[in-house]
Parts: sequence; structure tokens; C-alpha cells
Amino acid sequence: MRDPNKQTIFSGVQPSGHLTLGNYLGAIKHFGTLQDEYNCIYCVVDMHAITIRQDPAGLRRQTLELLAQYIACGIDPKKSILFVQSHVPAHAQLAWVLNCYTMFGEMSRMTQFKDKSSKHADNINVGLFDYPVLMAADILLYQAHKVPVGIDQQQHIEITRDIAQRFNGIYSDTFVIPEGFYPKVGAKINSLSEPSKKMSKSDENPNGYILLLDKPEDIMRKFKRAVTDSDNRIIRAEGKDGITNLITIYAAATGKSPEEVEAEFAGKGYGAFKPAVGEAVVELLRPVRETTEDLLKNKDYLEQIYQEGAEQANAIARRTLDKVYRKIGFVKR
Ligand code: AQP
Repeated sequence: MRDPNKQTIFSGVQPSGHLTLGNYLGAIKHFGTLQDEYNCIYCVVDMHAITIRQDPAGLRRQTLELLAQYIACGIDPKKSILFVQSHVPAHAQLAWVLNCYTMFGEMSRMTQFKDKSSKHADNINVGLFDYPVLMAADILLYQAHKVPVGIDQQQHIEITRDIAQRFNGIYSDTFVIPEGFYPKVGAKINSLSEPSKKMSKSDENPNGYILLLDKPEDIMRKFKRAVTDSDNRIIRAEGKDGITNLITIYAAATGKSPEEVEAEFAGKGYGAFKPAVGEAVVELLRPVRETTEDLLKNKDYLEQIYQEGAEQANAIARRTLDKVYRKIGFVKR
């Protein structure tokens, strides 16, 4: 399955809730399209999800749901490695080593930690602070060249590169230095109710996000209620965060450029635009929802996929971990 002439792609998504349109347009939509050109490895990052308190039964359910959604969104388990992070111990093992090559000061600058710790002030745990090092371990274990993610992860990709370069500088080349791979349109989808903020699956207000499994009528209702402005022109401009966001969503959903969307709706008002965005998203997500629902009826198949994925991932990850252990001076078992 792995072609030594191809570069490697790695990415992961947390099963910390139900997937949103932001997760889809920013990351997952692109995963399937990369499978022929790259060796692709995709992970359900359940160890990241517990940095925020999760209900155990909910986490198990969401892990399987995410696996099903990966497949429904176009990942072919025969072409890509698909696995669950906690099934491959090398992630935690490498993260510990990398902790010792990561500075407290550089980690203190991570904006996601600041955002999430202000949202979860009663549970600012060390794991939340250490999240970027675990993410660095995820990526570096597989010697990934490219990491398709939304723009919110850019700072984490940068610190991954810094850690890898530091380690390589001390011990000679060990890790491939990865690059972030951001979509041209859709790298940041904002909330429908607070359009200056990122759309997030853990948002307390369900009107702010569209879930991949939302029913068509709920999608239409959320778009009709989306916060905009009173100007009634469909253009991207400062002070028009809501409309700018809807233009991005419509463009990403239909494959048009934002300029083409502005031209298509020139002279029309929000009364025409908002339902058009809703309908485009309903059609985009319909096959994803239907396939996910079918796959979730076949738990044995999903189990077989994640078992095989863990074996393949483990073999690759173990090679990198052995190399790291040797270089830092751990005695071979
Ligand atoms: N709003 C977004 N626009 C574009 N891309 C997004 N991503 C997330 N939100 C948007 C991208 O989706 C991938 C998976 O994200 P994640 O689940 O690992 O973590 P996250 O970035 O913290 O996503 P959420 O939805 O905001 O989760 P919670 O609410 O649990 O923190 C990543 O590639 C991310 O860039």
C-alpha cells in the first residue's frame, strides 16, 4: 500500500463532538482527494479529545462515528491507513520524549491553549497545555511531508517544525520537516451565530454550527437565522463577517470562487442568498450523512478497519520511535 516514491500525508480529527461543516470544508473534504498522489494516514485523535472532559460512552460513540464519517467523506481504507490514536502507544511515548525538547516559553504562546483554557476555566489541565507536543508526535512518527488542516492549526504546525528541526539539529536527521496544507477556500469557516469566531463542534450554541449529520430542515433553518448585517449586499468586506462567511461556505460547497459567488448574487438580497447557501450545503452533505448512517449499522466492518489500521500504523510508528530512542541514548531492550 505504501509507495516509497510518494510523499506521506498525515492528519487527524478529534472525536470531541459531532463533526461540523468547518471540520469538513477545512480538512476532511480534502483527505480522500489526496489518496492517489500520496501515502495517506488518517487518525481519530481520541487522546487529544480528553484534554476536554468527555463522557466515556459519548467518546466511544463519537470515535466510531468519526471513523464512519472519514469513510463517508471519501477515505478508502484500502488506499489509506485509518486508525485510532490510542491504539498506537508510540504517540504517547514519542510525545514524552518531545516534551523534553520543547520549551515552556514557546508553548505559552499557543493561542488555542489560551482560547480553550478561557472556555474551560474549571479544567485547565496539563494535557491541554501539552496538546501541541502530542500533535507533533502524531505527525513526526509517520515522517509526514504534508499535513492537511484548517488555518487554526497553523501555529501547531509551526511548533511541530521547530521541535523537529531542534531534534534533527542535536542528533542529525531523524524527522521529515512537515508542511501545513491549507485549502484555498474554506481554511476557516466561522460560526453562523457569531461570525467573527471559528465554527467549533464544542460551541454551546447549536445555531452557530452545521453538523455533517444535521437534517436538511435543520440546515436550512440555521442558514436562514445566520447573523448578517442590514446592508443587503452580497460582497466580502470589512464589517460584513456574516456575509463574508456565507460567501466562503457557498464557494467551498459549490467549487466556485468567492468572486464568482459575488457576481452570481449581484443585485440580489439576503432573502435569496441565505436559502441558496442552505440548499448547496444540504446537497453537499446529503451523501455524507446517508453513507455514515449506513456504515454505523455495520460495527464489525468498522472494527475490522481500525484493527488493521492500528497494525499498519504501529509498524511505521515503531520504526521512528526506535530510531529516536537509539539517538537519545536509551538502551535497546
Ligand atoms: N471552523 C473551521 N474551519 C476550517 N477548518 C476547521 N477545522 C476545525 N474547525 C474548522 C479543522 O478541522 C480539523 C479537525 O479539527 P479538530 O477536531 O482536531 O480540532 P479543532 O480545530 O479544535 O476543531 P473544533 O471543531 O473547533 O473542535 P473543538 O470544538 O473540540 O475544539 C483540523 O484540521 C482543523 O483545522
